[in-house]
Amino acid sequence: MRIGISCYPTIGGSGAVATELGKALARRGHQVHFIVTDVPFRLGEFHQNIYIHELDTVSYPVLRTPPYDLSLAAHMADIVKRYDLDILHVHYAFPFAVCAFLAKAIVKNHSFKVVTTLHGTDVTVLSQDKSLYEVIKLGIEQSDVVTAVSQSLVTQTQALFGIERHIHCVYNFVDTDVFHPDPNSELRRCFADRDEKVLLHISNFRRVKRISDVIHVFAQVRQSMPAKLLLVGEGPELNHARDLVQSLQLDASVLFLGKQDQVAPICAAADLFLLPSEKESFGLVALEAMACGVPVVGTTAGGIPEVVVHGETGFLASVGDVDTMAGYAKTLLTDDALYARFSDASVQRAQQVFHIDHRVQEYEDIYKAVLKGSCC
Ligand code: GMT
Repeated sequence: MRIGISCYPTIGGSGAVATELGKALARRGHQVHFIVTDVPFRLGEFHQNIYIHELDTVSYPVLRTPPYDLSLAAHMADIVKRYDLDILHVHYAFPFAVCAFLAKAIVKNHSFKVVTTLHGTDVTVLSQDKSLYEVIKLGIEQSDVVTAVSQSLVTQTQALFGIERHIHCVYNFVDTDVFHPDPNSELRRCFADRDEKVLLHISNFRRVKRISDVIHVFAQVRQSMPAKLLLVGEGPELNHARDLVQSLQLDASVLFLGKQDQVAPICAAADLFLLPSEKESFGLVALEAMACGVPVVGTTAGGIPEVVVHGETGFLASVGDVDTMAGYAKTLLTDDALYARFSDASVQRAQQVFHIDHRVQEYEDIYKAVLKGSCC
């Protein structure tokens, strides 16, 4: 098949999923065309069967801002025609589903199909904005197929938009050749002494991630045992996080690693992953940590319980319940037998339920079905 993929190329779970999917489809022999504003961050070196079509936006004094969305729609239409694409798979409803809808209107006599994957805040946050609600709804309704990354997101989307159409739940996935345990992690030795536990959080530091809860949980753990906290990523809450770390006098124990392209070795260097989010449709980073044998302590928000099984691969508490999360973290980090059981169960679950091969097959089946006209 000839498949176009549009996504946010910068650091973020939706871009990571779209890029890993594109790479896997290309390995299976499909021709994959990324229609993007920049080279996706997880693409890495050259891949056979992958083409990148970066967007050029127009600037003109009359236009206060470059008409990015319209240029993207025109660019999608151009690539669809030029490469005779069968499928245009867009990741994140806004603006991509709407751009794909416009591209379809531009291309007219071409029978390509639009698949939209909903990732999370495109539904749970952006749809709260009155000015975007109807536009996102249009994009979802006009897509030939809609998928969402967890059952929780399927249910929320149907409720928020009053949509009756079928939304396929296709879970995110992990490449276990890349994300796997590393009992001899050299990186771990760079971060922590032998007797120190390593706690990890990776995100784009937005409010929904509740970074201050990460830090407060860590502060309680740190009172009971020697430990380090690795914070990976950046975003609007980063300065607040730095201030909080300073005010709790944790500077020597918290390492701000900034944006990192390769998070697998960092995950494999950790003992525990913290994900205290207020909204989280799936929690790809939690899955990647689990694949490395790292259990998760987090909240029951959104799709997290579909990824992390409470009492088996981690522990979950209500949003904001820092004390309970800190208690869980301490339990896991002090009971070696329990920890080993959770760590093994995390690896097993990542491999058995979320292995990349199963999910890519699922997307491939959806593409084939929609092209045959037997999928909605
Ligand atoms: O929706 C977002 O916040 C952005 C998006 C991203 O690009 O990181 O994150 C969402 O998509 C990821 C990949 O499907 C999920 O793993 C994240 O849980 C989800 N984030 C939220 O729902 C907050």
